[in-house]
Amino acid sequence: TPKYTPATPEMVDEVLSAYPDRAKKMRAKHITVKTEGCASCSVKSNSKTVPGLMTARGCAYAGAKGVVFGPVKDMVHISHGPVGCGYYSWGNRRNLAEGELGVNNFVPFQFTSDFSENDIVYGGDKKLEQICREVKELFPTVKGISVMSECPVGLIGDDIESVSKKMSKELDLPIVPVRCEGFRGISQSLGHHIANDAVRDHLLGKKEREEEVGPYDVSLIGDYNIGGDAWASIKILEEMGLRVRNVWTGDSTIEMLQTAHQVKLNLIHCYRSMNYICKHMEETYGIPHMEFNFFGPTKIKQSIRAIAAHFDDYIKEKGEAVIAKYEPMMQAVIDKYRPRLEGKKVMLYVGGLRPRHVIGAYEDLGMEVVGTGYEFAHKDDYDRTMPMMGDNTVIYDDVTAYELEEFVNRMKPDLIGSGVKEKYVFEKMGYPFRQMHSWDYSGPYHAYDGFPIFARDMDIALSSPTWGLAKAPWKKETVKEVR
Ligand code: CFN
Repeated sequence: TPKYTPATPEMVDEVLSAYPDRAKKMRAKHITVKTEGCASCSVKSNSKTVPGLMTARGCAYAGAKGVVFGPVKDMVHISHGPVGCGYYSWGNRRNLAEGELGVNNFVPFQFTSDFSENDIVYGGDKKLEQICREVKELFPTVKGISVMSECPVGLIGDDIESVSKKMSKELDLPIVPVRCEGFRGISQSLGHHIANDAVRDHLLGKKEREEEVGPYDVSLIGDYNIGGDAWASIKILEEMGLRVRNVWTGDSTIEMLQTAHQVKLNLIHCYRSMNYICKHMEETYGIPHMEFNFFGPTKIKQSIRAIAAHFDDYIKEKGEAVIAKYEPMMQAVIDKYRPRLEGKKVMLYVGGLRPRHVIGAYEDLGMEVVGTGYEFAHKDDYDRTMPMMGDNTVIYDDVTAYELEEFVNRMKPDLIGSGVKEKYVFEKMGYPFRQMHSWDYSGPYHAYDGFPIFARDMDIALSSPTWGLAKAPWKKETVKEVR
């Protein structure tokens, strides 16, 4: 096995020395090695990628359509613009949804206005009207429509707001215009914000549930049910005695978006994508929110107690009972896998939450995260990340393909967790890899149901005999520069 080498500032310097001076200076601000004490340990984030550097980021449309609106199952989400954005965002996030296809579940479908040159020249508003009518005609049980703008819609100045208003009246259906043209902002992060604002302006509070708000009514915010994550999380919350009224937005419905002002507490898992609406609900409706983390038994236990602390003794006792019920099962998982995984070093690079949220789950298995970073996190995310990382670890923001590859080449971790753009590069280099966006066709990884699967998957990746058959580049006689 290759020898792990901890990160040093010199290593980062060496990697960045391949860049021209200006690019090197810019990128240096986004990367830091955490050293002992580390008072000045921070990175620049949420700034524009320098053109020419190979980023893994997505766009505003990805954040709004793919992340926030897409999983709302009883709405039809129109990818409004040329066909590519819809096609390439179709079905690969693995946000699972239950229901009858074409009746109350449209998640596996893809709706696009398929702009052609004609629509760019003459505008697509008439076409959008027609699509709305067709949606209602083909799927009379649809509960709402979202119009997700792609770049050209904004560039040519189409008025999707007035079309949505007009068609909403004509069809007696909520129709939400979402101005998430890909070029807005610098990453998918602004798409989250735009989508949060659209929910705020067009859906939240627009409907009242008749049933009174119960003392234990909560919403699960920022769980997109990737591989069944939200189902696993709901299970814990309900066993604690809480009533999960809404999930935003995994396996969720338009009613869950409209009536979410009728709960006692918002529980937020993905802070990055949903903090905006939680702050809004706190200010407008006085609903407090709290962040929690359901990755790995240590964090789950802490989270159950922190959640229960918002309620009375009844919930606190039930919370403790849940912990007592599941801890032995989790200990059995740890007993099985920890001896195989102990001491293994992991490098991560994911979107806006998981690069810090999964650290505890690895630690439960005796593994250490020695490098991590986000595609599109903000300062508040890095502030939450730094204390979780050990000394001589590297933190990288919007890391480029070249940089990550070179850090891996130098540090030689045992496992890499990142996205599909990274997966095959590292697998070809002979590195065990897990796709940490879609859970690599597996999951759930959240909650007590998820941890045994997480542990098994990490072990499968690390223990596969395949890696012994691949010749890693640094083992070859002539090491080629990969530039
Ligand atoms: S499911 Fe979430 S948990 S919503 Fe967000 S910040 Fe993406 S799609 Mo990919 S896996 Fe990733 Fe997070 Fe929140 Fe997913 S770390 S990048 S935009 N994300």
